[in-house]
Order: sequence, then structure tokens, then C-alpha cells
Amino acid sequence: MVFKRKNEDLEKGIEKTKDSFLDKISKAVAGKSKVDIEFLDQLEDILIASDVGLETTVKIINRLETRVQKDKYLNTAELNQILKEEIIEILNLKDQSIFENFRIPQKSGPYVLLVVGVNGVGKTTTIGKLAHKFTQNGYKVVVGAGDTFRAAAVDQLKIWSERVGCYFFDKGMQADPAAVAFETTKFAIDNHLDIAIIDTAGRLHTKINLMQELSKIKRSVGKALDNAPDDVMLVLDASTGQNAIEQAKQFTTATEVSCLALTKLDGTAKGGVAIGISDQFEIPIRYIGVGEGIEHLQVFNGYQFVSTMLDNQIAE
Ligand SMILES: Nc1nc2c(ncn2[C@@H]2O[C@H](COP(=O)(O)OP(=O)(O)O)[C@@H](O)[C@H]2O)c(=O)[nH]1
Ligand SMILES: [Mg+2]
Repeated sequence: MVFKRKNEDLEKGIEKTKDSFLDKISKAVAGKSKVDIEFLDQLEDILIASDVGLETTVKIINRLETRVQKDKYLNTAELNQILKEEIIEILNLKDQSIFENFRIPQKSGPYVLLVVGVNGVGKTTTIGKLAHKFTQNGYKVVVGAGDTFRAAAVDQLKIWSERVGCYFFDKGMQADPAAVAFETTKFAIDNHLDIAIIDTAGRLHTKINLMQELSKIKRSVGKALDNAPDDVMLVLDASTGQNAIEQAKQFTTATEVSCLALTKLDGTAKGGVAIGISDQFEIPIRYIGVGEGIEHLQVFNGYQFVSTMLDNQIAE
């Protein structure tokens, strides 16, 4: 198996997860010469503690068990290699090469991205970072302030747009988010922009309200432009661990989410949740947030992620 070039930013971004994971594995392996029941139990605990999730952990353990009956054991490096291979095998990885290096698919008319998720997960920040990456790539971008619940939310996006140097569209606080979404899309069409990214609120009183609101926003984007939005991106906060998986379940059953962004991987040892999510959902993780800064966003590469999490020696 050939792994991509070593990604130092990613390594730094998931440092906490990686350190805690590798440290525990080395301790579990210390003094052992084979994979026995005791070791598998320990590994199960380690995977669960990294927030890989029970279902995915069981899958990994079962595969490992089958495999080490044939293969003889093993030092830490060998074990890491086997684990890496087995984890990658079970991941539901989608080809996202079209989005690599913050590119978007070629199309006529603007690419419209609707961003959803509960309050505080990092939607607005991710939009800011993404607008920056796209702008750097030469795309003309507008961000639309569809979180109209607080004046601060509109201002926060405006500040990001000023930092980035991209267009900003708003109708103020209290405006109808569906109208903001519609008009942001129109603005992008009328001004021949390449990309419209629409922010939304995540804190309506009930889940049903939230989901209905999102459907309405989505429909109004579709009225402004055929087949839009191109993507509905659900943002999840990795530091909430299994809660992120729960949110993904709820959103994906209630709305048509087409991709995910996983934020705050930098501050947490729960980065294993990326593995659980990639195993359990058909919807790919497209971007990951690895810090609060404008540059702290990466296109997710599952092979590279697992590789980085389990190994220091990634082939150049
Ligand atoms: N450490 C870290 N903080 C982040 C990341 N993404 C967002 N945040 C922080 O999370 C907080 C909430 O972000 P915000 O974009 O306002 O969330 P929203 O309510 O979903 O729009 C802010 O303090 C952000 O700086 C990330 O990748 N890493
Ligand atoms: Mg926000």
C-alpha cells in the first residue's frame, strides 16, 4: 500500500489523538510477543477511548483477530502497520480527488454550498477558512449570512469576508434565512461568481423546526439555481466525540447532507471519531478543522489520516 507524502500540518493538527493513541498502544504492546486476548481487550479499550465508536471498534478487533491467526506476531511497528491496513479496509472512503487542494467541480453557474450543523460546532469559522482557500485559488466567492438569529453571527461572517477579501451578502439580523440563501445565490449568478457559501443557524427551538427550516432554505436555493445547492455540508465538532456521530445520524436522516466537515481536531484526543464516521456513514468527510486560524483547514484524506494517526514513518 502506498501512502501519500507526509503531511506535517495534519500530524500537528491531530497530535493529541495520535499521542494518546500511540502511547496507549505502545504500553499495551510492551513486553508482549504475540496478540492474545488480553491485548485485544486492551486495544478495544484504546479504540473506544479514542472515540472510534463501539461498532467500528468491534469490526476492527474482529478483523485483527482473524488476521493475526495467520500472521505471526509482532512488534509495535508491525502491529501499527497491520492495524493501519485493517482500519483503511473498513473505511467507507469516497473518491474526493475533485476537491483536492480546495478545487471545486467544473460547472456552469456558481457552485453553491449550504453549511449546516448545531450551534458552536464551527460552521462560520469553517466557511471563513474555506472562502479563504477558494479565494487563494482564484475563485470568486460570496458568503451569505443565513444565521440571522443574532447580530453577532452576521457580523462574525462579515469580519471573515473582510479578512478573506471575498464578497459578503446579508439582509441583517432577523431576516428570513431562506430569503438570504435565495438572494446570495442570485448575487453569485448576477455577478458571475464561482462559489456561494451559505451560513445557517443551528439553534432553533426544536429539532423538527431546525430540519424544516433547513429544507426550506435548501428549496429556496433550488429556486434561484437549478440543481443547487451542489453540496449540503454538515459540520461536526470532533471534540464532542460520540455526540458528533449522534448529530450526524440525526441530520442525515432528516436532511440530505452530501458531505461533512469535522472541526476542532487540534484540541482533542477524540480524533478517532473520524474513523467511526468514515465507517458508519456513506457521506464523506470532506474537510477537517485543525485550529482556529485562517489556514487551519484541510481537505480530508482518509488514507493519510489513518496513516498519520498510526505512524511516524510515512513514505515520502
Ligand atoms: N481549535 C479549534 N477551534 C475551532 C475550529 N473551528 C472552529 N473553532 C472555534 O469554535 C468556536 C465556534 O465556532 P463558530 O464558527 O462560531 O461556530 P458556529 O456556531 O457553528 O458558527 C469558535 O471559537 C471557533 O474559533 C477548529 O478547527 N479548531
Ligand atoms: Mg455561526
